[in-house]
Order: sequence, then C-alpha cells, then structure tokens
Amino acid sequence: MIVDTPAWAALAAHAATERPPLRALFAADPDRFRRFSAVLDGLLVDHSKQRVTDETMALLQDLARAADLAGWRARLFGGERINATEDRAVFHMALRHLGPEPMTVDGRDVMPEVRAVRDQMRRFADALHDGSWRGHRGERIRHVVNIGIGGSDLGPRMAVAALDASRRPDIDMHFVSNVDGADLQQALAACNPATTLFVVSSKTFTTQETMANAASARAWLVAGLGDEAAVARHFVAVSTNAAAVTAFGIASENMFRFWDWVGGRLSLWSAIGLPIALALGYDRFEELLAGAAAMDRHFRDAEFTENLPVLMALVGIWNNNFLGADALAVLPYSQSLRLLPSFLQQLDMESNGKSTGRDGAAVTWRTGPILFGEPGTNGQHAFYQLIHQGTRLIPCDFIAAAAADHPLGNHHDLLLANFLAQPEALMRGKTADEVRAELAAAGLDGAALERLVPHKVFPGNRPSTAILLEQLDPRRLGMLIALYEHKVFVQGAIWGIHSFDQWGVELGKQLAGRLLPELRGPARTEAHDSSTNGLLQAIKGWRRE
Ligand code: G6Q
Repeated sequence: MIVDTPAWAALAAHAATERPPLRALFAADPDRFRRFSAVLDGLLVDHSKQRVTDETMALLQDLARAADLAGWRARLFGGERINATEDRAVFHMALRHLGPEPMTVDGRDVMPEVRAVRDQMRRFADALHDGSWRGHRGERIRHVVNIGIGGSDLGPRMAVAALDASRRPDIDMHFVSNVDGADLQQALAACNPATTLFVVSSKTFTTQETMANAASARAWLVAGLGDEAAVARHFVAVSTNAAAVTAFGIASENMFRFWDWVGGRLSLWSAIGLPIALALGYDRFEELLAGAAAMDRHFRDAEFTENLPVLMALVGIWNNNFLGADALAVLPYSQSLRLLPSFLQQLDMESNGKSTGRDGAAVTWRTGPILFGEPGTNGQHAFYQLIHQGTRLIPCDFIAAAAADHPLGNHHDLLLANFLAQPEALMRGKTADEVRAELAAAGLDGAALERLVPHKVFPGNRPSTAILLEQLDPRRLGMLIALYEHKVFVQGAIWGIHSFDQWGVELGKQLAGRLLPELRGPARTEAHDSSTNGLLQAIKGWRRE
C-alpha cells in the first residue's frame, strides 16, 4: 500500500517539520516564481504559491516512483484495461489523436473508426451550417437542443459556454439535462419545432432522465409539426447502443457512435462533442482536440519533474494527504469558464471519490478532495471569506486568460487585477502590525483600534496554483481540460484506486427505478425505512389534495 512506502513516510515526516511560511519563502528566493512555474504552448502553471520547497517536490517525485506512476501511464497509453471493474480500456486520447499513427486497444487500431465518426460529424455540421440539412418543412435549423446528463452533458455544455466568443451566430444552443420538466419546458419555450434539432446524447441510451426528456421532446415536435415522419429530420443520437437508438426511432445513419473505452466524463472529445461542432463549426472542435492532444503528448513524454499534470497531481496530494486540506476550489476569472467548476467537479469527484483500493481493501488514506468553485470575481463577494480567514485549509486553482474573449473597456484589466490580488493576499496574509498601521492611518487608536486587530488579521500561507492561458481559444481550452484529466489519473494511480468506474452513479439509477412504481401506485408501501415510507406517503397525500 502506498502509505507503507518509505516515500510516504518521508513526506509525512517532512510535513511534520517546521517549514517557513510562503511569505518567507518568497522573501528568501526572488527566483521562486521561475523555479516553480512552467509554460507549455500558451498555458502557464504557477505552483510557486503552494507550500512546497525543492525538498517537498523531490519527496513527491519519490512517491510517484513508489506508486509506479510510469508503469500506470504506460498502461493507460498502451490501451490496457485499467478500468478493471468494468473491464475496459481508458482510451479517450485516441479521440483527439490527429496524427497518422495507430492507437491500439486489444491489438486493434481504433483510429479508422474514430476518423470515420469525425468525418460524419464534419459532414453533418457542415450540412447544418450551409443549409443542406433542413427540417421536415424545409426550413433551416436555428436551434439545437442537446439532451443528455452527466458525462453526456457537462463537457459540451461547458465547452460551448467557454468558447462563446467563437460561436456561430446562426445557431442557438440549448442543453437539457434535468428530468425536472422545468428544464425541457424552458428550453422549448425558446424554440420553434420547424427549426429545432435535438441531439439525444447517451452512452447507454437507457438513462432515465435522458430518455424521459427525449420522449417529451419528440412528442412536442410531432405535435408541433403534425407528422411522425418529422422525427427523422429533427432527431440525431450520440450513443454506443445502436439497438436502443433504432428502437427510439432514430435511423442508424443519424446516429453518431462511440465506444466503451470512452468514459462518460471523458467523452466530450467523442461525438458527445457534436454540440460543440454545431455551435462553433467543426474546425473549432478539431482545434479543441489538437490542444488536448498536445497535452497528451506532453504528459506521455515529459519527465515527471517538468510534467504539468504530474506536478499538479503531486501538489494536490501534498495538500490533501499531508497538509490536511479537504477541498479544492477552482476559481476561473472568466465568465465564459463559469461551468468549468461543475465539469471538473464531476471529473475529479466521480473519478477519485473512492474508498476501496485496487486490491479490494478499504483505503486508510484520503482520496479525492471536495471540488467546488465559482467564477471570479463573484465568489469573492460570497465564499472567499472562509478561504481567507476560516478554520479550514482550502487550496485554490486560479484560472485566467491574458487576453479578453469579450473585450469591453477596461473590464478585463479589472478582472485580471483581482485574479492577481486574491492569490497574493492568500499567500501573504496580513499581520497584526500591518492591521494596526492600516487602522491608525484610518484615524483609529487605543482600545477601539486594538479591539479590531484580531478580526482583521489574515493568517496567510494559504496555498494556490495559478493557471494563465494566453487566450481562451479552443486549443488552450483543450489543453486545460486534458491537464485536469491527466492530473486526476495521476492522483488515482498514486492513491491506488480505480478512477474510471462510477458505481455510485449506478446506485442512483437503480434506486429511482425501484421507487417509481410505488410513487405512482395507489397502495401504501411499507417496503422501505420509516423515513422513505413517510416521505412517500406525504407526497402522495399532498398530490391527491
Ligand atoms: C460519467 C458517468 C455519468 C454518465 C451519465 C449519463 O462518467 O458515467 O455521468 O455520463 O450517467 O450516462 P449516459 O451517457 O449513458 O446517458
């Protein structure tokens, strides 16, 4: 077990020694930024405001070796079935591989099929955009509604929002995920059946929420156009389950397939990314793929000491397992990246929210952190208080682009000033003497001044990483997402858990299925615990009234 290795013990001992705070580390070393930051093709990662020294980083590298990270990385890129509980490879890197080389799973090159689906996506996106694909009544498609949930929603939804600046003006994109009828109804309120295309995105094509939304969307369309045959021009599917797609009434030529070696939360690079190609144009989608592929090559080839996903993962493990941090705040200083925290929340928490090791035994160490976040500067006026002065240690990832994607006056300078100020404040803190001087300058003195001092002190030494993009374009977004994907992989490999299954999601799918008939049926049920039985009765009672 990883906690029994000398590398783990050495890190624990290092964490227990007294180490200078960040403020002192910066004061002692003017070169700290240069030494703890790195740039890859317009993407800069700065770890200098993390509570690490050369010694910490060297010990973390030992930990990576002790966990055989190089071996796990080779198994990943080798197409081995490292998703062992589902007996599948984890091979989304093939989806963004744009070169001529083969990418092999089980001795078979998957690239010909991958390229064929890419061609199908390009042809379809082009046809929609040039008007050769039209609705049942011959009108051009103006609205696209993606119906999907979880991994079949969050990725394309986030990417389309992130790349809003390069969005095509002729297509309105909508995303419907929630089974709450409000979601679909609100999207449909903005659409006209004659000009609306539905993309039903579901790997399994059995997910309750998606199937319910797809069925209601279909009824709306057929009612609006008065013809069952309209479905053929207004519905396409993205799935691995051809039989279920046909059964729904979508012709196989209008189905975009992907494969079981693509995990839901890693699927935006597959045809699940179709909404990105429809909203932005296929070429932009391929630029996104190219950015991710560049990060794949970097992750596969760079030494661990210079490898951005590896360094991010190791710093995260240091915070999580040795400094006692429970959470990770992801704080994009970009309105366009407002959905990145919820996308990363799934990527990280569904992958590494596990407490069973690969050997089936319970882990005794902490695994994935609680990930949350909001775009800056909004969060500053809400929950940052706890990050600055609360009792918990919450490491933060601050993310921004140097260039504005929506230029407007001096707005971007204001945004970037905050992006720089918050990590600096977290790192430095404010001492009692600094508070005194500030209060004195504001005209306070004596007991009135002293009473305030402890409340206005900031402990500082609060760690953060800064990620700066040259600009928020498809390529940099692809790099950024792949950076986090590989970080999550590295952490899972070191923690010795299965990062690519999601039995917790499956549980929800099973439980709701069992309760549905009880909710509808007239009989009183005593089949559950008293709380579930009681709530069920209350719902039925109030609904009758
Ligand atoms: C992702 C999860 C989960 C999944 C959804 C939707 O890794 O498995 O979020 O993507 O449950 O599943 P379908 O695509 O099968 O509808």
